[in-house]
Amino acid sequence: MSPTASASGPAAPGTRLTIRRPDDWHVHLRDGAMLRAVVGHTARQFARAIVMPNLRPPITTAAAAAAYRQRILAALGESDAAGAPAGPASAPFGADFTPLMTAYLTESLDPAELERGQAEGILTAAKLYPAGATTNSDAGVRDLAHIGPVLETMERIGLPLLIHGEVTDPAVDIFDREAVFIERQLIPLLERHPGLKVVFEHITTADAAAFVAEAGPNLAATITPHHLHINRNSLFAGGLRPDFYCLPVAKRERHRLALRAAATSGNPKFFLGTDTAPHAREAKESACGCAGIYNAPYAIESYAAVFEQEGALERLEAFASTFGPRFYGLPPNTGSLTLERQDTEAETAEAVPVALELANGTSTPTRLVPFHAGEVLPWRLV
Ligand code: OTD
Ligand code: ZN
Ligand code: ZN
Repeated sequence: MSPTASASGPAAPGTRLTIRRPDDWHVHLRDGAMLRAVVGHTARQFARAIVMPNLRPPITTAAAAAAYRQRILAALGESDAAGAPAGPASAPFGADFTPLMTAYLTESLDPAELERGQAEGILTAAKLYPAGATTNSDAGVRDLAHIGPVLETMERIGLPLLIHGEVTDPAVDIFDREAVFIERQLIPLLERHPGLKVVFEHITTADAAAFVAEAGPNLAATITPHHLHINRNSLFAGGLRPDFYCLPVAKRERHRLALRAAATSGNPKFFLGTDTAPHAREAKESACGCAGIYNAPYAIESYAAVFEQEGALERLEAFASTFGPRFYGLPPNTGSLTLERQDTEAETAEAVPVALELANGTSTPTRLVPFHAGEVLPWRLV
């Protein structure tokens, strides 16, 4: 970290901040043309990423995860070969990007499949989607009691369980579904499997932040950039804002503030996971718009803005680059990444594009609206 970066108040324009190269512990890279369009954005910042398995059909076997990993690496090669893809995707680091694969838990999954996938070096974790909780989760788990043997195996072999923590009971208000999940599902699960490593993904509430902070060392949480920036008012600011719609949905301001406190606290149980979830602009801006925020293009810049605003820039590196690998039992990266403070008031300040048209190997580019569209972020990747 640059000694000139100030922990109190904004840094002077031109100040540089160098951190160990970060990892993203929660991404949706999709497949096919969308994969080719987006993968460079993640690879240019992050050395590794935990890749979510919610494709159609979902990734439920080690073989499917291995094949998907090959498609990701091939897509990265193609986006490099095609020169700089439109937007900020030119991938200075792309060549050494490692996708970390996950399996999608279903009620019919054979525990031996996970054991084999881990032994073969294909699977880094498995993902629990309560059926119906989010995009492509209908094949997920209806009742945790139905996957007891799977969870026992994961506990025994040390394969982390990544959880989308929301109840799906339609009688529970959507803004309460995470807090209710803790009481109804998570507490009993942790009691049944005290040795299981669990990541409570994309937490959105003060309840979740407090629960994770107080729980034992086997429970950690990822926090997205968008849940640190927006609250539920943002969804309706001046009209309906589909680009701020994601699951779990943003909550009240007090929850956003609690997440900021957790992320910048220096507590190793909280680490970076963007939950970047691209949907084509047409699919977001529709009568039934898809959930998901595309934050990969400016992810580290987005987090840096929060850490600066909280006077905690000196803790960005640990959150982004140290705590995640420590929880997963992986070595931290050796490379580095440098950000530069820009003068946000200057005419020359670079704004986030209002829309991206990304090359994807077909004749029609993929149109996406990046998180922070049109905003000037204080820190830019060098
Ligand atoms: N949330 N969208 C998606 C996934 C996430 O719950 C999530 O992890 C998606 O589109 O895959 C979203 O809003
Ligand atoms: Zn989720
Ligand atoms: Zn996700």
